[in-house]
Amino acid sequence: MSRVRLLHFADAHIDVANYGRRDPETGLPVRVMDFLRALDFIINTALEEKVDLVLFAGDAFKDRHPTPTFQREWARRILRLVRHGIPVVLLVGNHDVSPSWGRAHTLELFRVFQVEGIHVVDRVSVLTPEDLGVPLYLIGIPWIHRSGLLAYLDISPRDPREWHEALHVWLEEFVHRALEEKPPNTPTVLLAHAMVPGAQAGWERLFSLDFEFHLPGGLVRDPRLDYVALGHVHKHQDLNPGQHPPVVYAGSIERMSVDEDEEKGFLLVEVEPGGSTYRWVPIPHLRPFLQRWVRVEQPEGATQQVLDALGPPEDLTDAVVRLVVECTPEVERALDWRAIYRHAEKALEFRLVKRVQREHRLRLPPDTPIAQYTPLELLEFYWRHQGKTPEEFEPLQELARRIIEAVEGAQGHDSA
Ligand SMILES: [Mn+2]
Repeated sequence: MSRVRLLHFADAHIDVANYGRRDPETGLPVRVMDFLRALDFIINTALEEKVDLVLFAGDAFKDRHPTPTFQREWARRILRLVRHGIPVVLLVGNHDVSPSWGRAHTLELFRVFQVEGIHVVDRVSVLTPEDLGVPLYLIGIPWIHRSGLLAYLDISPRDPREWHEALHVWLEEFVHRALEEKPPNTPTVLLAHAMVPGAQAGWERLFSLDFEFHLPGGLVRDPRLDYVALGHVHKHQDLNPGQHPPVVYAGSIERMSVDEDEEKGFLLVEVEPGGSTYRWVPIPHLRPFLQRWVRVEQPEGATQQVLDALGPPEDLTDAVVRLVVECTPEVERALDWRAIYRHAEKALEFRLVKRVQREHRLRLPPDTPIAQYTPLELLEFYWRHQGKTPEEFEPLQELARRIIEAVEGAQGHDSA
């Protein structure tokens, strides 16, 4: 019986440099060096383990406009694989593709140059063992944008719920047909960049507010599949634990924000018809991301209390640190902020969030029950109460409006 060994990784986002300075030797942001080091570790592991195939499940860059420098760094590393005889499948994620019809995506040049051994999946399609040169049958589902729906559907429904339903029917038929046509006793993989209901999402939620492309849970758990390699959600997780097939998000290769404090890694998978196994491999020596929180009630000894919460300065060295200080206006005046910054000066980046509690409470106009306000109106009261000007809060109101609309649009649908 045939068995294929593959490496599955996703969400490289190599040019996300949210924190820190530049590396003096390369001129690249220090954080980009972290991402490239993680990517090198993945490529080296593929070469050492001599896997049969590498699957990349989408989102190579921060957005669809990577600079030539970042494109070069990505291409160099992908080419190392094929030069050593390891084919690679590059799937297009939402950050790789423009929502406008006809624009090139960030992985398009690999297709244009037709590099031997590199397979770009930018539309729903099947790669056969002959295509891949590996005894594996692969169904690829890249991110589908609202504007890209017309490539699959000949209708143009207006309501997001209608799009989803029509697209799900189409996808289920496509996958069903592909599985009927697959050669017998051939390991079969679904490679997709999408949300799957039930996944624990993270930072990636901040994007894709308008049209959250997702796959039905039943489709990905089809037992005729032997492994489901997913990208998009940054937290590694198996959505079908202990069952066949494994339905696995690799997670991102590095941390995107201080909120993503979990380990990062990728998968080594042995795919076999009817029974695959995998091993999650963590990326070693990730830069520490530290979150500290302290509430200070009394001005006496306040600075020391904050320094204690931060911990010894050597623990902060080269780390990305976020400190939240909750205090009263009196304590705020008493704190030696300069000493606090000095304490954290060895950190790669130190972000300080002050939450000063004002005495008075938010007061709504009298005589109107709270239920008569919309959430947006209440939010506006809140901004005004915080002393924000319309200039400051209007962009936030707009973002809130989009979130509320997206949530309301998705209601009654996500439960499916
Ligand atoms: Mn994504």
